[in-house]
Amino acid sequence: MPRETPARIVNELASRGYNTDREAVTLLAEAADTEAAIERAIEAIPDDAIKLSVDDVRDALETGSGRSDRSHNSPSTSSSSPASDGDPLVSTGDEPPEPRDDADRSPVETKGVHSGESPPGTSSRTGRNPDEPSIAGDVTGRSTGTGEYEDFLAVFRDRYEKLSGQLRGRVNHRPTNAVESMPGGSEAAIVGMVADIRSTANGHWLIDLEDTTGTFPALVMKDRDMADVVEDLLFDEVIAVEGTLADDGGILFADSIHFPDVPRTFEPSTADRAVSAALISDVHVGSQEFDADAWNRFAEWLHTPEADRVEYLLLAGDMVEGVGVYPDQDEELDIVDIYDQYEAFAEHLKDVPGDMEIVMIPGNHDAVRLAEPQPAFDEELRSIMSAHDATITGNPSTVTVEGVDILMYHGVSLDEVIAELPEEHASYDHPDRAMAQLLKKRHIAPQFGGHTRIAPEERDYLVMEDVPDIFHTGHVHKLGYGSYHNVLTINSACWQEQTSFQESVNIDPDVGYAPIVHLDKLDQRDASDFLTIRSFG
Ligand code: D5M
Ligand code: FE
Ligand code: ZN
Repeated sequence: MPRETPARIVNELASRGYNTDREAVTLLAEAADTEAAIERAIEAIPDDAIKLSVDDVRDALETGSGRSDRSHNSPSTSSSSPASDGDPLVSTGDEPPEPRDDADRSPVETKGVHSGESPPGTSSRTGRNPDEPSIAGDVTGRSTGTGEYEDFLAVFRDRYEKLSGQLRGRVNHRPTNAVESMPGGSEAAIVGMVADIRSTANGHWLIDLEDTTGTFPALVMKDRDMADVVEDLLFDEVIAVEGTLADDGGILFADSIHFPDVPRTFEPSTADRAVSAALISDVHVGSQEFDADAWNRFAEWLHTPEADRVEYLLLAGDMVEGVGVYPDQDEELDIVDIYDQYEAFAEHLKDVPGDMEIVMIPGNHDAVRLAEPQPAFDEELRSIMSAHDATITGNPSTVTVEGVDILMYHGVSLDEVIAELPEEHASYDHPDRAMAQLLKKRHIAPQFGGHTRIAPEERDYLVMEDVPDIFHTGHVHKLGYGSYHNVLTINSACWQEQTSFQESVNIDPDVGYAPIVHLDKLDQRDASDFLTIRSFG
């Protein structure tokens, strides 16, 4: 009998509601009669198990060995027929979701925690043994925004407090209303939000800086070095400007501009054991362009010894293609119902080894509110994607695994940064540079009222209060990585071939890449020591 491929075994077990450890799959693949071994293993495990461990398979193979002569020739139980009448599979804990009420389909907010309790004994005894990730900075279950004017005041105030705090100590700044009463010619510094940027008739730059007491203009002369920096400014980001007041005191001639930034001395934390994470994004299941073959190759690879140390799979949004996201999108849908798309996505997720820890945030194609910060998937979607007991959290979230902080953000603001900044500083070919700009601004989506929809909340969840060790985004469907002041920036491509819209605007996506980060080696200077890009496209 030809050897069964690991992927086929995983698919077979997944279709019957089981997750399977990588080593269990290897053992099954090596069994003389894989089909029979699968049947015996399933019969032997407890009714409520949802995972087949390597020990289960070993037990089943040992039980089976006494009758191995027969099992070679006798036809194995057909995989499509139920195991028996008193089918133990019925209560595997992988029950179909509750019948859905069409009238009740709007997303409901839920807590950003694990999608379900871990059944006892599901962690692999001999294979991967990942920790449960911890989460910070997630809006899920905490959204207070009503969209009222007061909410905008609150979120601006919070942003200003947090980011001015990061700049304090670097400049000796005064509130704008105090600067107004300072004599002309004084040295002064202001920490403010960029309220406006205009060029003067002579080609200089006028920047209005707003703080909680008022607004004050700063002038950047076009021939100064820092004039280049003005091109990198976005509305609503917080900066510090030092300079000299004009003779009449009404304007600040800028000498220097400071960003909240990441300290150059920043040193990332590392895992204290040999462990890696796969950072992927933008699967887009349900789109005609979803590349199932690439995904299958990736999932199959995860079951190979080469992927042994890859214990975490982090998904940065756009699990499915969604419906009605862009005009005419429906013409390229393979699956038209959003819930069916998640069902199909869940099936693909089952191909991932059961002993890997998965973390998911939503993106702009997912069925949660579009405005950022986005809350995590609601209960109904969680129950559809429950097989893996993934950690399901909001966009953005800081996820800590093995002591390493990973800031996960889908990436819609990257489009804006790329549109606004000069090509050399941010482009679709170098999304990591746009990510570096966000790190420098210590904000995920600075600009209100632009391309990125931002929901005003009591606090600004989009401020990067702490420096992450890794910044992980997706959305622009391009592979890009770099290091900014020792923070690893990764934009992780996609699993969707070029759509006709993307063709029309010359977006040439990078399809089927899985950046693998070696979490124990993040402190190495050479990226090739801690990052391996796997290609499955
Ligand atoms: O976005 C994938 C990339 O393509 C991202 O850079 C936005 C851009 N995109 C794709 N479709 C459109 C339309 N219709 N308008 C504007 N920008 C678009 P994704 O979120 O995966 O669709
Ligand atoms: Fe996408
Ligand atoms: Zn997207």
